[in-house]
Amino acid sequence: MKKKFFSLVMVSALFLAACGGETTSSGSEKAAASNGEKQTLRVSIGVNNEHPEYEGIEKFKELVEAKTDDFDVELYHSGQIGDDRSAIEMLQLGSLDITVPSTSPLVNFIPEYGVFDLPFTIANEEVADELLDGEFGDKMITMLEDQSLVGLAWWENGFRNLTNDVRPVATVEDLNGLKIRTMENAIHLDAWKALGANPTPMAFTELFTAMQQGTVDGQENPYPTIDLSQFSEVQEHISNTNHVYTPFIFLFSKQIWDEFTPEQQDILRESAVEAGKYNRERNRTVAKESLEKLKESMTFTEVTPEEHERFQTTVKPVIKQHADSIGADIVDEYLTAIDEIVANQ
Ligand code: TK8
Repeated sequence: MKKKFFSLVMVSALFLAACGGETTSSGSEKAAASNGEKQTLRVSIGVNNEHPEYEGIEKFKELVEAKTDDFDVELYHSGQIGDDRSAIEMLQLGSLDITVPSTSPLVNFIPEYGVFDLPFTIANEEVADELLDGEFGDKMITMLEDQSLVGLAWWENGFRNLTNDVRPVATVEDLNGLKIRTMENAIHLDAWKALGANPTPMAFTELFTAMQQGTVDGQENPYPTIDLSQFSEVQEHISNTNHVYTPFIFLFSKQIWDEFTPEQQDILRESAVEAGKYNRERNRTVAKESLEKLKESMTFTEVTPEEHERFQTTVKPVIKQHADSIGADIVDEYLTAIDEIVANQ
C-alpha cells in the first residue's frame, strides 16, 4: 500500500484553480475579432502542463500567433477552468473558446461517441489514425454542430491501462471487487462491472484525491497520464490492460467560431490539425518513456495475450448491450471501418 501524502501537485492545482479567473467572454468581444481587434482565445485541458496534450496546445498557440495578429491564445491546464464535461458545457454556452477533452464524456451529449469506448476495438495507433483522419472521423465531427460545438482535429489521449493500490492484476479474477474510477461514461462502467470490478464514475479533476483518500482503489489511463499526474505516489500496481484507445478531440465553441472570418477559421483549423500531429507524435514517444519510469516506481504486472483474450471475451456482451444506446448503425459503421483498415494493413 503506497504511503498516502498530500502532493505538491495537488496544492498547486488547487491554487491555480482558485485564480483561474473569470470565465466569461462577451459576444461583442468575440465580434471584435472579425474587425481587426486582437481577440483572446482561452484553451482549457484537464491534464497538467507536463503532459503531451499541453505540448500540443502550446504548439497550437505558437502556430496561431505566428500566422496572425488577430488572436492572443491563453493556455489553462489541470482542469483550472473546469473538467472535461463542464468545459464542454462552457463551450456550448460560449463562455469558453476551446477545450480538448477525451471523447468519452461526449457520450452525455452525443451517444454515438460511445463507439470510441467499446473495449478492445482499436488494435494500434495506425488503425486509430486512419480511422479518425478518414471518412469515419469526419462523420463523427459533423455530429458536433447540433451540440453548438465545432470539432477541428483529432488528438491523442491513448491506450488506457489499469492501476490500483490493492493487488497485482494479471487475470480477470484479480479484478474482483476492486473500486475502479471510470470516466463519466456508461460503457466504461458496464465493461468494468462485467469484469467483476466495482466501478465509480468521476471527473478527472477529483481522481488524485479519491485515490489518495482510498475512495477508489484504482483507475485506468494512458501511461503518460499515469506517470505525469504522479499517480505512482498513490498507486502501487500497474497492468498493461490496453483495454481502450481514447482520442482527444479539439473542440471550439460554435457561437464564438461563427463570428470569425473564413480566413481566421482556416488558420485556427490548420493550426489545430498540425498541433494534433505533433501531439500524437509526442504522446507516443512519452508513452514509451513513461512506461519505463512506471516500471521503476510501481509494481508492473504483465497481462499475457491469453489473458487479454479472456478480458475481451468477458466484455464482449457489453458491446451488444450498448449497440442500441450508441446506435446500431454507427457501431456497425465503426467496426466495419476498422475491419477494412486492418485488412489493408
Ligand atoms: C483529461 C481527461 C483524462 C481522461 C480521464 O482532460 O478522465 O481519465 O483520460 O485524461 O480527458
